[in-house]
Amino acid sequence: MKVFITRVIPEEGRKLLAEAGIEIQEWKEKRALTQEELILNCSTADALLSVSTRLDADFLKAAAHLKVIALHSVGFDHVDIEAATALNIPIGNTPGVLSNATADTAFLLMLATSRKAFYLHKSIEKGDWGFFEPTANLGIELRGKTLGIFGLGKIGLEMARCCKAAFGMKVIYHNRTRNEAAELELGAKWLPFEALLQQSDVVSVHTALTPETEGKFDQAAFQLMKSSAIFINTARGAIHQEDDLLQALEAGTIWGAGLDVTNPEPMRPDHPLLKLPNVSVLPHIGSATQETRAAMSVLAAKNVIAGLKGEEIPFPVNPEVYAL
Ligand code: 8YV
Repeated sequence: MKVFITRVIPEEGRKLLAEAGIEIQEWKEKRALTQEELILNCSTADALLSVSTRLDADFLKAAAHLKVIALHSVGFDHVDIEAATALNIPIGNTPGVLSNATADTAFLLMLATSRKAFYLHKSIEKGDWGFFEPTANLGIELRGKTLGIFGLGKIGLEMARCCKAAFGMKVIYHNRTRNEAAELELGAKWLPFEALLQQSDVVSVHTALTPETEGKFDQAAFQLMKSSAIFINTARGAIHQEDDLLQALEAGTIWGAGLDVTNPEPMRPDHPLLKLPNVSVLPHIGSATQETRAAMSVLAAKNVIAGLKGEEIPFPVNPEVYAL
């Protein structure tokens, strides 16, 4: 049995695959594969372990012989799940293990943005640490402020816990369905989307990218937010409209933004958002810790191993395939 892996993954996952007697074929080039290369490499494989690779219906049809596709991510918006299910291909993801690391990244961006940390670091490099002015470089304090979570699932809950523990922040949230466990644990309060925007000092996005959430943070949304508010997105760049965000920041409609995800990725180096003092941008590093990436590689490997044994995979995103 052979698995094709689209990027080099941590040793922990590779070891598990090797111990299960699975042959590993890895894409080692530091560029994304083309669709043709992906199809060609999968043609001799029984399973695919896919990292940050778009898997559309055309690819899936060409690779319909695959027994399992294991994603090295919790998100699966880059995969045509419906097409995979129709072809009876189980798709697995890596839930749970990246919640802490991603929430840490949201917390980092919130704090860095509130004190203009990235911008001021760059200003020292430019030789701009000059005359001290008591009214210059002022940030915003977070103690006792209100955190608004859009999408209170595992990652949002961890961000809310951090903010409450560190700064005694009050937690409000918007979800399709109420998260009663979080309400009990944190005193979190469900609000309609508009009220969430109006009442939050920090709005942090932790939802999946779906047709319903795509472009949700647009000009109208930013206009409802406080002029002192900070917008944080560690989920998916397509959930905010980047031009609208830039305009809202330039016009002072909102105060600051911290982004681990942009639209498109990578963000171009001359993007005007990177020049603004109250903006912090990171290159999609939410899950990028040694511990978390190792754990993700293990879950992905477990999905591959079970799929190749013909067993139900442990972390399926389309369990319907087993009901067919
Ligand atoms: C990484 C992620 O971008 O899991 C996700 O959905 O966005 C991140 O963990 C990446 O997919 C890691 O392989």
